[in-house]
Amino acid sequence: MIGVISMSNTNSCRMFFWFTVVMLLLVSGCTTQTQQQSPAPTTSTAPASTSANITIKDFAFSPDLVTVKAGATVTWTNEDSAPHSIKPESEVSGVFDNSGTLGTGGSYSFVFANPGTYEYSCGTHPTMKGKVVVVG
Ligand SMILES: [Cu+2]
Repeated sequence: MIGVISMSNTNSCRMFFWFTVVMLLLVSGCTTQTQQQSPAPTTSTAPASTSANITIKDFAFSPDLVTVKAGATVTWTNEDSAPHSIKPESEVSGVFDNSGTLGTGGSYSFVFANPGTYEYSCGTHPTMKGKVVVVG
């Protein structure tokens, strides 16, 4: 009788031990998953930048499409020998201002405060077109 009781005690001790081991594994597994998942949202919210640089070269804006966050500064630099400008399709003071003429090496920076799609062209060469997409 005593032997039977001590046997069952040993068995429940072993069961408790393995139960604890399994629980620890599950908990550590969950912790590891959480650590692996946490960088993902950061990456998915990262594409829109707080600044962008656009080069004007060979009568083209490069890149001709940039996506930035609201409040971002976009800077255009003229690397052509010809003068160019940034002329907003819909020019609203303070929302998207005309750069005026940029000579060789000249640059123009503008802060886009409001989300939206801002199309522009070159004031001298209307076929030169570009777009700034501002996301909230
Ligand atoms: Cu131009």
